[in-house]
Amino acid sequence: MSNSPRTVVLGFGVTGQSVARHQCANDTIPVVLDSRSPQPVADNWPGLDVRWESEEWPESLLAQTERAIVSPGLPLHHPLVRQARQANIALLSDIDLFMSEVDVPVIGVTGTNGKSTVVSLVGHLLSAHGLTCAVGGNLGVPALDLLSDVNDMYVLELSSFQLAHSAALPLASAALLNVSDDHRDWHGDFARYQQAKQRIYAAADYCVGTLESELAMKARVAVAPPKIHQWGVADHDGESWIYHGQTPLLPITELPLTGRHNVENCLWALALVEPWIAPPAAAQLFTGFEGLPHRFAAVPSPAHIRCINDSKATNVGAALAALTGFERQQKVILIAGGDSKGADLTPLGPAMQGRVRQLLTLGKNAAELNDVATQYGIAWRHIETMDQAVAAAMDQAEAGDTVLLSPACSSLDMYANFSTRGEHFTQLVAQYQTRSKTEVDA
Ligand code: UMA
Ligand code: ADP
Repeated sequence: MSNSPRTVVLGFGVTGQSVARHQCANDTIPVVLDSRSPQPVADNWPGLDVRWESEEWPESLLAQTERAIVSPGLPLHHPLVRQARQANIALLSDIDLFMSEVDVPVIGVTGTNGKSTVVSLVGHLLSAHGLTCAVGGNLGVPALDLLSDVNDMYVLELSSFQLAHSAALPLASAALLNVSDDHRDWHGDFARYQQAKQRIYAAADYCVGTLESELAMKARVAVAPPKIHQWGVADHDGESWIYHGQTPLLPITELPLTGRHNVENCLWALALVEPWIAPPAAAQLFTGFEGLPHRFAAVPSPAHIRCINDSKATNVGAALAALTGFERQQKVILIAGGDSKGADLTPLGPAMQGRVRQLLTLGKNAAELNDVATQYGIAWRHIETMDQAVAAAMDQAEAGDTVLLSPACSSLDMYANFSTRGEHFTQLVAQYQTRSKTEVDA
């Protein structure tokens, strides 16, 4: 092995592979360390030195390495990361590498919930305005795989993990949408999670935030005073309209998504693109945007009830957004549970009260949900599988009810990811749709 300084990639999942592709294309062949057993990988990697089951760095490699690019799944306290830090190896993220390659504006979005929706909306507005932009990052295609000379702009969804591993990012426009309890297992505590999210503003040109987040940011992070943004919703001719400053621009009934949280998401998107698209023009560009699957999405259901797949509600904040959209009329049958990632599930209690007639709980942290339900007087049943949960929900549902899958927990204790969980729910509901149709036909 040569003694020249090396680049090492830590983690060989989607991100690690995108980094390796980028490095190989630039004639730097990295060494890859991954602490898990060999996993399937997308491409052939002849000649690439991938060392699976590496619990720690080999001493010789540690001595030769100049920098390590860390995958977001590896927490800061992971032995591979800790050892590199102790050896004074420069640690950076795929996003740092990406930023060093681009010379066009990059918009960044983080937050506990709404990131994917907002980056997709931003991408839609920019494209509708005639700009060629690529959207990715934590959502979908990893940042380095987006790089192309044809793009006028990039829009990145940034997770707290990516931000924690990144230097101050020179984003052209940046937003921290909201912060609520999540990912305690990775960050160790809520304060560190919050600090990681706030790093999005550290070197951004145009900071979009709520007054609350701006105050918090001033208190905690040394950044230039944020600009005041003037987006909001107010009454106009007896209807709720989106306003920019004093100007009403669009009734919220004309937005492409429903739900209070989605109105907010549209405001964030409009504010983020303001440096490139004037507000009155931007507000007209939502036409044709379709919501993303698994985010409070209506699925084909038996005629008398409504079924909603909100499998992407992998934390309490997202499930609260779904629940608080309902009137307190005892019309919701809620399927929830999974891996809570250490979060406190108690805030769900008051939100379920009066809305949830029956709670069906699943997965690793179901017992904690059951305790919250008991505390708030909500009827609950512990269910083993999604098949049983959907069967129980269909059995209970009365005309006008909503069967809502909004788990407040990650799916990883039972499924490969939230999409698989959402698809399973949708398939199961579809069987009932067919069955009820057949019964009606008969
Ligand atoms: N690994 C180890 N040791 C560990 C953990 C992981 O060696 O202790 C290795 C695994 O063996 C695997 C690789 O690291 O080979 C996995 O890498 P990773 O966990 O960093 O995940 P990637 O496959 O690179 O995907 C990541 C994001 N995953 C996480 O942040 C956990 C993807 O977001 C993202 O789409 C992708 O990069 C492209 O940017 C997923 C996610 O769940 C969807 N994100 C969280 C969320 O949205 O809440 C933050
Ligand atoms: P993220 O990429 O941050 O996970 P998504 O847009 O994928 O965000 O939405 C994830 C979950 O959060 C879904 O259940 C969705 O309905 C909910 N959600 C979307 N926007 C918001 C918001 N502004 N506040 C709270 N919950 C939201």
